[in-house]
Amino acid sequence: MMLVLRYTLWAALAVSVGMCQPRERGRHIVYINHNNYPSLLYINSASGGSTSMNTRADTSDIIQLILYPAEQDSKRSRSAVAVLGGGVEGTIYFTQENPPIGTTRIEGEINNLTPGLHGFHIHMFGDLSDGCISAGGHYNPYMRNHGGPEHRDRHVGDLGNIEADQFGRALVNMTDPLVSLVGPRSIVGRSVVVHVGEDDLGMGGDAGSLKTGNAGGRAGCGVIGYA
Ligand SMILES: *[C@@H]1O[C@H](CO)[C@@H](O)[C@H](O)[C@H]1NC(C)=O
Ligand SMILES: [Cu+2]
Ligand SMILES: [Zn+2]
Repeated sequence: MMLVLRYTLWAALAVSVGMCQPRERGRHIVYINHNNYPSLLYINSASGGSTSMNTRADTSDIIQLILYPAEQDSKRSRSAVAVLGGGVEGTIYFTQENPPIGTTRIEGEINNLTPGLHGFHIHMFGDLSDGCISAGGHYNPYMRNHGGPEHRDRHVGDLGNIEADQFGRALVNMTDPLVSLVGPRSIVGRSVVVHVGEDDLGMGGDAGSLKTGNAGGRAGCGVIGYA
């Protein structure tokens, strides 16, 4: 579970102590991610001081409190792009309409694949100095097991499979609730990797399945940068 607190320190105190009244007028918004999925806590610091909370708390989770500077443009939508090479050819675009917790749309096309399913992930590093291998393992900031994109237990980087047609072309169009282009879960500066084989989404029943999905070698990769 992650708690992202923005705006003034006064709002921070009000939330953590639960009593201080924020001095500044206006709405303070606290972003909370419970169980991998975003929910919102609104705090209205204006005279009425209405508070609403919509969360699925799991008290066993670790809470991370992050203070952001109140940038004027902190809620503007972001885009990023990755150009894939290393055996395949393709471009993947990322768009996040409501950062830092809004879902991210991931769309594009990858060519030169073998027909069928291919594991598709965000890997930790944007380092391709030794080809796709130096991109490291799956991006996994919460130290979870490997899983599928719909699973609660998954790496942030686990985007499942993409499917190439008989011409080796895969069209990608998905949205993901964990992938973000800003903040503590940002994937910018990391890599997209497409694998030679299919990702078993953690259901393979062996140790490798819970680590990598047994998706095999790396067919191609690209560094994710802001666009
Ligand atoms: C992806 O799907 C969304 C929603 O169905 C659609 O609006 C968008 O145009 C699609 N993108 C591509 C590249 O096909
Ligand atoms: Cu991978
Ligand atoms: Zn994974």
